[in-house]
Amino acid sequence: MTIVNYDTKEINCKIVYYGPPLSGKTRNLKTIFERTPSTNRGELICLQHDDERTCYFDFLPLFLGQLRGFTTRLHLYTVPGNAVFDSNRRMILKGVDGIVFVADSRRERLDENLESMDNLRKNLAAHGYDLERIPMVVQYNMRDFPTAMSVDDLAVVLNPSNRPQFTANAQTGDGATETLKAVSRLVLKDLIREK
Ligand SMILES: Nc1nc2c(ncn2[C@@H]2O[C@H](COP(=O)(O)OP(=O)(O)OP(=O)(O)O)[C@@H](O)[C@H]2O)c(=O)[nH]1
Ligand SMILES: [Mg+2]
Repeated sequence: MTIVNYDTKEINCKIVYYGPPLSGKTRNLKTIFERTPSTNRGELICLQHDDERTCYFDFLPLFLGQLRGFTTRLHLYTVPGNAVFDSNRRMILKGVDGIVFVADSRRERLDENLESMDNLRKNLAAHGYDLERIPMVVQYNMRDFPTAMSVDDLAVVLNPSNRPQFTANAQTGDGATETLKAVSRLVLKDLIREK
């Protein structure tokens, strides 16, 4: 799915941040934008309503430099958590190389996390993709809330395949960089294996 252009010697990978409503997907991209030197990133585009809810997607291009002689870029996208925009979510998944599932750690949001994981599986299947075969990392966000469940309990239901997993507080930015590094590593490892 990764676009490798042998003429221009470019590699472009697509990473999608998925998850339930208001779990902190957009906030992850904002943190990455703020912490990346301007020489290594483009502009952050947020297509959202006045209340800051994503309605279409967010987009942030990152330049990783040279990988085996190829100029390598990551294109980061978020999807809208609002179910009204499910068709947009499906469209954004087309050509995806890696997924960050941003879960909301709060006990009262557990059902929404499970629904979102199920919805991810279905929207991938609509493109003929199998979630089990796509590089994914799981981020447990909203750790600062008193109702945050333990990581072990969350992992049982949200990460049965033992993907790399991270805790985060997207508000302060903790965990955002580690999460991105891990998914990038998985995607690029996959790419090298395919070549
Ligand atoms: N306290 C706290 N607030 C957070 C955390 N992560 C995100 N937020 C806040 O939660 C709100 C929603 O975050 P967004 O990043 O917009 O959520 P989203 O997943 O993009 O939401 P949708 O696009 O509507 O699906 C914002 O006000 C964030 O600043 C966190 O870990 N802790
Ligand atoms: Mg958003």
